[in-house]
Amino acid sequence: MALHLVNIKKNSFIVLLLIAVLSFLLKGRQLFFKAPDTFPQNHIKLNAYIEDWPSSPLISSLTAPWKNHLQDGTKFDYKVANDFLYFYFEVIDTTLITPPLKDEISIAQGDRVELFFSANKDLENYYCIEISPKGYVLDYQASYYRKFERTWNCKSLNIASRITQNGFIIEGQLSLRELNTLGMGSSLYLGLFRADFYESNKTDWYSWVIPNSKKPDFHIPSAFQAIEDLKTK
Ligand SMILES: [Ca+2]
Ligand SMILES: [Ca+2]
Repeated sequence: MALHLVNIKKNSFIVLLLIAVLSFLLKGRQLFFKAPDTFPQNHIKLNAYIEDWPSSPLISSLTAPWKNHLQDGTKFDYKVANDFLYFYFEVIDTTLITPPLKDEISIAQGDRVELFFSANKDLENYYCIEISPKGYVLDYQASYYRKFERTWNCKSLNIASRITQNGFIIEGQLSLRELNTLGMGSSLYLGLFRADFYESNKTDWYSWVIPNSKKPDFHIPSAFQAIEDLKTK
């Protein structure tokens, strides 16, 4: 009887060992069979030139929902490489307005592009990065609805910017580790926006997805798009 018990224990141990080995191998296979990254890991140079990006970006225009759904031709793409999230905006803007930089808030008085990140759709806690054509950054943490904590800074953010003949280019990176510390993993919610200032006091507001709002507002859940598997991008 005792010998039988020993055998059962021994067999259970072998089964567990087999399961462990098998799951390890399967894990390895999953990693091995991950969609091949055709984008060389060291390909992106943070220099505001976008020849190092694929020719067909994720986004080829933002939309102005409150201005007859005008399309602006803004190109945006992102990639994950070397533990960083890289992104760029190529913006057509022939009415560049960039007020002198007194403090971060000055950036909100002029042309800019914006990335908002949230771990979940309710916007209990989300993070906003607004970037001027000159590469100046206004960053802050926020909670729904419009509770802003302006002392927050995106520590790992690096930006390269360039004014072009017909607009500007912003190329940037931030670390996945920082996104992790902010509660975001492979899945997150991303909002992409643009403010186009012109004729000294007019502004058109552009967005990737169309927010469910009658007036310009990006600080609502419907302005965000779910990103399901950031790391395979
Ligand atoms: Ca580049
Ligand atoms: Ca403008």
